[in-house]
Amino acid sequence: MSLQDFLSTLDSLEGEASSAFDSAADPELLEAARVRFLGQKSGAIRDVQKQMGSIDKSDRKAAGMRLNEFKSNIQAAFDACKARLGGSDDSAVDPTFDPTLPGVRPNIGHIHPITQTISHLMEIMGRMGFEAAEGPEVEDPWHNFVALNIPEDHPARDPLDNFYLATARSAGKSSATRSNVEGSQLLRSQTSTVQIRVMENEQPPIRVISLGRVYRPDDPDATHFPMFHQMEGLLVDRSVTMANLKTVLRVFANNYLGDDVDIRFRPSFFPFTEPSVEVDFFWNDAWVEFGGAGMVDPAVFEAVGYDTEQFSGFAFGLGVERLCMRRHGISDIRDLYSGDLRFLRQF
Ligand code: FA5
Repeated sequence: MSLQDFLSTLDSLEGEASSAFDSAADPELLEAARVRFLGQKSGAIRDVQKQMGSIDKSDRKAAGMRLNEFKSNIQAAFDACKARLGGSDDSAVDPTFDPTLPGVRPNIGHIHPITQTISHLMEIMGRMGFEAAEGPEVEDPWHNFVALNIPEDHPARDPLDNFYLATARSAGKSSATRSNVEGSQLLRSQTSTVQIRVMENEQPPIRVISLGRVYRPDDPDATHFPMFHQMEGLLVDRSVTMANLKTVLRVFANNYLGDDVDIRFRPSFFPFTEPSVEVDFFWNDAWVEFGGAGMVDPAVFEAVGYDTEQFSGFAFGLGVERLCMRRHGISDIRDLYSGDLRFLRQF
């Protein structure tokens, strides 16, 4: 084929194509025209391209340049018509969509304030060398009471003050009684159970904290809930004194609540510590109890087989919810468990 013939074929094809695109009244007709001219399998461009081989070598460069121009002209004519008709490919795009508007933030969940508090407490205590320990929430009376020097007739073991689980011994009876709870299991009422589990398995020096859920049949009010969390601390070594306990709790309080926090230790009693103290923080113009603490009672060391002549230690148990509430100014513990997203989203 001569160059002249090739170029005039392109000219007439180009004219045909642009009038076919221009006259396409809807996307289907435009698509038919696209297949006719731009189709990969049998389009006119493809056919004319094949004729390049029959052009004299010396003319091929000029023919190629015109062919490229021809192709981009046809493509541009097609694109212009597609835009005019709304475009067959773009028909899925919502015409009311405005890309300049700010996006809609995806609703991703976030960490519950108590879980955040637990991580924070672990981080502060970790800096003082305390490692995290864990224990089960369903406990036996040995770990929840006996090894903690809480005898069978102690009021803390009363079925009305604990969530005992139905077991073979209590099955068939309408409620657990003091005589049928021994040997049964219960939801742990304090994280002090973990002290026993750690000491049963490890030798001093020990420096652990345990953060977890505990359960008591307390009526819910602003500062009480039947399920709450405690942070238990236990340090056992040679020559541990009450001064070490007070220092650790003070440093902890200053780190978690601030340098200006007022903290007070009141003489108290726990079967598993001697001497024992209540730990109070000043909050909303009043002293509020945050937990208990004391020097580990020798009877506890004996229960786990530690030499009471060699070792001494301190332990403490603080209410995690009350710490979280004090830090964030939450006045009612029930807000933490109401599931109200308007409240939870603030943390
Ligand atoms: C104990 O549970 C002891 N095991 C603490 C302890 C550990 C003493 C180691 C000595 C050595 P108590 O029953 O006082 O102590 O509870 C400790 C803290 O848990 C309370 O001060 C309070 O902050 C929190 N707490 C108790 N009951 C509830 C409740 N129903 N709801 C929310 N927090 C509670």
